[in-house]
Amino acid sequence: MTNEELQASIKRVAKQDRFQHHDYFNIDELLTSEQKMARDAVRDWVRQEVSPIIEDCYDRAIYPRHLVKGLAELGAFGPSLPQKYGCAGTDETTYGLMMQELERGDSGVRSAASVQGSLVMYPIYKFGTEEQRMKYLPKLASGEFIGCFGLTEPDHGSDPSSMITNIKDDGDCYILNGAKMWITNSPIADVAVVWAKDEAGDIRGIIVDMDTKGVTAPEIHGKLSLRASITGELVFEDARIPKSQLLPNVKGLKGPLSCLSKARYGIAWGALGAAMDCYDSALRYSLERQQFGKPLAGFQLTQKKLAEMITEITKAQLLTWRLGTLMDSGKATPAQVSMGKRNNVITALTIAREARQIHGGMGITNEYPIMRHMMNLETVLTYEGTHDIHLLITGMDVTGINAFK
Ligand code: TGC
Ligand code: FAD
Repeated sequence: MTNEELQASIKRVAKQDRFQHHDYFNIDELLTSEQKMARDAVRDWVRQEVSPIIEDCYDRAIYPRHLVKGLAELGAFGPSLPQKYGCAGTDETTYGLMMQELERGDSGVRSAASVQGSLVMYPIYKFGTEEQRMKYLPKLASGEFIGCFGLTEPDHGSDPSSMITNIKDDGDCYILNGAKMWITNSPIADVAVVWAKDEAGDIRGIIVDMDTKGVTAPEIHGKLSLRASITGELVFEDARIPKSQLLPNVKGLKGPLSCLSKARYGIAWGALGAAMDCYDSALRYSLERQQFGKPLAGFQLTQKKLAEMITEITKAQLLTWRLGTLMDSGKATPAQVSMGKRNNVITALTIAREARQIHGGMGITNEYPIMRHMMNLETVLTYEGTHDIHLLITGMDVTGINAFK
């Protein structure tokens, strides 16, 4: 089957998305009407466009590429970047709420938006020239271009400072060699932001057009998680990249790490969306399903699970809202972002596992979103810095002692 045929074969089911918003501490009162409007617009779109197709895409490991247009129309690509570049110019809390709703649909759909906005558009905006911004940002915002971000290497994941991908000066070009691994969107990308060492050993960011000779992006198959997202490698064999493609305004690991701070912040919100979907499904199922002559929700052990889930969701909502206000005032530290990402992802994964139990056997099927969220969250626990890496970042922040070195 060709790629076009595969995309055309995506099944749309009429099954209703019955998600209801749970806001135990009236956190909506803390949001502006613009923030709620943006959130609700994404929620409606997910209901109409993602929920009817996502189980089929997940089952057959198809990246639903046609969603890119809708994501662009929602302003989900780099929402907080300036309007001048075709972006929505929202605050950071709005960006977070959008990621929450996308991941309520599927982590892979949120990934598509995170990578494009936080990992490709943000570095071009933050570290690029005005010419680079005008060349790439409007096309990425409109979804005409798909971007990817190459940091991880086959032998250097948690420790990107040891990367071996490199650029060498060759007149008006750099010669790029090396390989990147686990790159979301690389097989379908038009452009990649790649991090490589220069001859002085400094990490630099370079914008690579994917049709450059010597650049390939083989797809990684066999993923049992994030199946509605496409992942690949990036291989560079003497690829000649014009010097004008170098991001001039940053040097060192703080370049990619500051993009990651943006994306990790979005994941903190996103994981909350997945947790809310699992809780909502478990609450409804436990009220409707009867055993021993009464609803599952009537048993104390089920109530314990549900009460703990909504408590953890509420704590995470408060943490995330506060992180959003810190981001909006420019005061959030990378360590606070790490705490938000780590806490919310493990909270969501724990809730997914409990929700799976409440659904009994049905919980392992794709009649319900639980197992898909659970499997996705295993990736989310690992990418953008693993659970343990974020713990060590918090440990370093509170003790002042670096456990990495
Ligand atoms: P270290 O010496 O601590 O720091 C180097 C420089 O970077 C600065 N810095 C940050 N800047 C901005 N934001 C942050 N979050 C920052 N963290 C550190 C730091 O101040 C320093 O600046 P300077 O001026 O002194 O040079 O670096 P280290 O080599 O010891 O590493 C620290 C460590 C382990 C925390 C870091 O390497 C790390 O975070 N590792 C995890 C790697 C990771 O997260 N990879 C993610 C790959 S991309 C991805 O997964 C995308 S998934 C996409 C999808 O959603 O589908
Ligand atoms: P490793 O670094 O080998 O870690 C393995 C285990 O060892 C982990 O549990 C880790 O916590 C632990 N560990 C490592 N160091 C320490 C330590 N100092 N102390 C204690 N424990 C430690 N990367 C990109 O650049 N761009 C992308 O778009 C991208 N998309 C991804 C999509 C998917 C589906 C996946 C799975 C990954 C993606 N990644 C991407 C890569 C991701 O960021 C890495 O997988 C992650 O950073 C971990 O690296 P690793 O897999 O090499 O694990």
